[in-house]
Amino acid sequence: MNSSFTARWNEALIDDNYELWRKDPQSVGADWTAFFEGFELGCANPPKNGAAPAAEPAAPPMSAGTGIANSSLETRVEALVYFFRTLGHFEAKLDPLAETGPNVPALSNEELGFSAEDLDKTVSSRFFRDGKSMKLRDMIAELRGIYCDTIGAEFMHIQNPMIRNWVLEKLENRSDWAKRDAPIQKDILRKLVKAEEFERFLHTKYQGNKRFSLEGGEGLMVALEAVLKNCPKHGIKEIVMGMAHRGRLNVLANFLHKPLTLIFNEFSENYVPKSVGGSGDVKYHLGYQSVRHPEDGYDVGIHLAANPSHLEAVDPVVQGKARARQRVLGDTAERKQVLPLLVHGDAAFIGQGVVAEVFNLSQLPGYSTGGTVHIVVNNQIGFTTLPKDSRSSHYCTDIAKMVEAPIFHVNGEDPLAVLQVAEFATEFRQTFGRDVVIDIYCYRRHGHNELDEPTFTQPTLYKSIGAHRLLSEIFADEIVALGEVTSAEVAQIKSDTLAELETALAEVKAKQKEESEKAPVAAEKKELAGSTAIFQAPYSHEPINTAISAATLEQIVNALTTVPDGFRVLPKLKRILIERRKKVWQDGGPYDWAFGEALAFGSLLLEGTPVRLSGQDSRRGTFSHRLSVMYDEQTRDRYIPLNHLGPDQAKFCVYNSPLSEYAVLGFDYGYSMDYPSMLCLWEAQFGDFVNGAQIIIDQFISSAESKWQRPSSIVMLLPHGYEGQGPEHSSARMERMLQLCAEENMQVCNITTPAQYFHALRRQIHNEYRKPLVIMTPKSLLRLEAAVSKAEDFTNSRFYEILDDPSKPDAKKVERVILCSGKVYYDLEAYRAANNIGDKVAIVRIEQLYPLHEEKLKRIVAPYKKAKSVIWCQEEPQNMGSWFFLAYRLADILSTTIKYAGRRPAASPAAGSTAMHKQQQAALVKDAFTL
Ligand SMILES: Cc1ncc(C[n+]2csc(CCOP(=O)(O)OP(=O)(O)O)c2C)c(N)n1
Ligand SMILES: [Mg+2]
Repeated sequence: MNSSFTARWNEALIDDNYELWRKDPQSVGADWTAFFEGFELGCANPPKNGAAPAAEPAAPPMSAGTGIANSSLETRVEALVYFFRTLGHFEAKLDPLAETGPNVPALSNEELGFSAEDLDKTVSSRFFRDGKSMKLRDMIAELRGIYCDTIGAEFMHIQNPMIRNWVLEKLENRSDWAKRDAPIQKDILRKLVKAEEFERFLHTKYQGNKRFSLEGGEGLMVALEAVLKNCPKHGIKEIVMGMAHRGRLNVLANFLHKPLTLIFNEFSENYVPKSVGGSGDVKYHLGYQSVRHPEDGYDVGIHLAANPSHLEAVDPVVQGKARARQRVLGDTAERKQVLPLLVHGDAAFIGQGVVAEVFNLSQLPGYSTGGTVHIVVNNQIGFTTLPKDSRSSHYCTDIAKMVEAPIFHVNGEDPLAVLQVAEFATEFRQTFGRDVVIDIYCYRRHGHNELDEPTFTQPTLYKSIGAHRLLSEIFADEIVALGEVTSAEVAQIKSDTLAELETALAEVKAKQKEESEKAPVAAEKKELAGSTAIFQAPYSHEPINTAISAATLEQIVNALTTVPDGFRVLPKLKRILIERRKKVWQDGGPYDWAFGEALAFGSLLLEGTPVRLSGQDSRRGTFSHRLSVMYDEQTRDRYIPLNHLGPDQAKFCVYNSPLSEYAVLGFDYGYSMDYPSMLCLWEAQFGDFVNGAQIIIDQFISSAESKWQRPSSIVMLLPHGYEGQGPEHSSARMERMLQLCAEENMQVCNITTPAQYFHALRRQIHNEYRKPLVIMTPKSLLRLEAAVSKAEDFTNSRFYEILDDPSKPDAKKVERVILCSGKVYYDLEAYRAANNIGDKVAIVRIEQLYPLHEEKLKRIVAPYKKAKSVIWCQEEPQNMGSWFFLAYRLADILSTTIKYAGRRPAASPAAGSTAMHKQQQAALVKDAFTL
């Protein structure tokens, strides 16, 4: 890989911006301005002929000197300091495979305008070492030592001078804390040996198995241990971690201390995952949690989230989990007790957009976790793809600059430097509550996995890697030479590690032999030790009592319709929220959808269940219906009535999310897992946009219980309904949700009344089990007069998975049964009334599509024995909606042929023209009665 400074820049981009900047310095961003200022300072000597020097592709233009060579020595010295701070990292010796460090012309004496005589002059800078006088050559050496050694720090992009200077001071005064004594050196050596031997052991004992070895990137273990070791000092009690495949087994064994016997057992050929239900997952995806003791008597809980293959998908989930843990520990003010830690691969970090989405969450009121420590295992390759093909940015970490995170690039083969930056990063996070990045430059000893041949694509690189010595050997030589450790001690560390591995393997083999000789026995609880698996009661259709008392109803309504004295509510809102709601309560109805929702939230809060609702514009609601936050019309002070129900109530947290689906749903899902007693809801602006979060639905929500035994009761509110709003504002793609349904993994509902919605939400908490709940929520029904509920629907009712026809037709007269779900019910009802069809047709609503209550459906349809036709009516095109999911089930359950009334198959979810929509809608409703 060409890691030289000049080779990495995007020449065209720099040239273009440079031209713009030269014409008008205001025309480019602050970063570019800083760069070009520095750059011109550094190009004091214009190249001969005034042309750009011959350079590798993507070289910065080395032209147009600023005349700095002719400036005073004082100016050049200030430029020197500035240059090393801004550009020094480009010259740092980061790549363990490179024979020489990169050469940055801008940092050369020539470019800086220093002659040989200047080097012996005594100089000083107001901005360096408090103006201390020193020889110029010493100053250059000192700056080079700070900025161009094995740590390359980027921090000058931090706009806040206080934060920037904090980093600067730490870097420039680090010589003190760089010194390490023998126990620390030995400890590092032990960690390296353990990491290497673990991989080597698996390699020889389990040949042909994928394990995504860490080999070449063992520096990660040093960084993780350093973070852990610093936890007591900073009061960190828990680390919530996420990481992908690379080195995961090593981290499980050597950082989380998952017993080797469990890991080896998972490698055995006959291993069937007794410890997880469902279908389980491959071993390098499993979650784990443990408690470690960086100091006597100090516990640090480490939670490693289960992880799908989808790179970086776990990032938002870890953030949500961390925030939930912060709440559980009462750490919501400072967020310093729970540390989120994400380990990334270099290619994924820059490649996956969710990384940027998660950075964007980092400082938002509803989503902040007080800063994340990011560690990149930068093996300078992604599968077979090299950086030049996988990113347009110079570093894979450049995305982190969007939140002005300091970035510490470090040579992974300098374990002491790795340790330093890890300590530094932890302290930064604890001090400022902001994200920080450690970019560990390393290499990958084998192919992408151990069955993959790397020389097919990178023959020269892998030849040199093959010849590269083990890090433990390089480090051992260094510290033995320093006299800190003896060769005998090094040998002892190796033999102890090997003995530990051998003992564990012998134990596993003996146990397997013993088991193969015995009759099969029930799952052993021991295998669950430390796993993140949670077992729960099976799904049940048994009714749950979710009704509330009239007194509770009154208490909630009182709170919803009262504002503090002097709070000036907009007159229009006063009418909608206060006067109208009071009247509805006095009259016993009609309660609309938003009122029903407020009653669900309010009643849960009064029962001590906190509620978190997050989504785009969720405070008001996309359709202006929720209005959960009131604003004083003059001061814009906020008032949230649901937080003023009573003294013992739980908290209602409602957040307008950033404009992201993937990261925000991932976050709320993670939150729901680690705060299972909370009602946690994520709302899409329109259901149509939920596909931006499809990875979270596929990889986590629908499958986590089966793969990892990790339940969640996340509620997804997806506005859905065909109302002429076109292809992108009609469908939450329920067919996709339904296709994912099996093994009672989640509940999918298409609900038609406020009370049904109320009971479905309350059931989510009152159930014994935790299951995700997807609700197709209404749009026009929010205000449809027919789609309302009465007081007794809340106080004396429950959730009905299937609703029989409320007009109670005379069963003997029913000739046709129309089955439907969601909003189309009201269209069908209107048609029946308008055409005086009366008892001839019964309309049955399936409010919960999955798990389908088959018995109930049978019972409801059974009395309509005389019916000659059973119709499924839906407003979605035939290849969408629930038809394909239900068609064969309904035929089976009802032992009859089901006819289809709905839109024809379509490539796009809905028609763009309102007229066409109306025609189609009228036709499908008519079809339901006439086919
Ligand atoms: C979203 C996603 N796309 C593609 C893949 C397939 N894949 C697995 S690992 C990998 C390369 C990852 O490179 P990097 O992030 O640098 O991690 P490394 O394996 O080098 O540690 C790819 C493309 C995946 N797992 N997830
Ligand atoms: Mg990589």
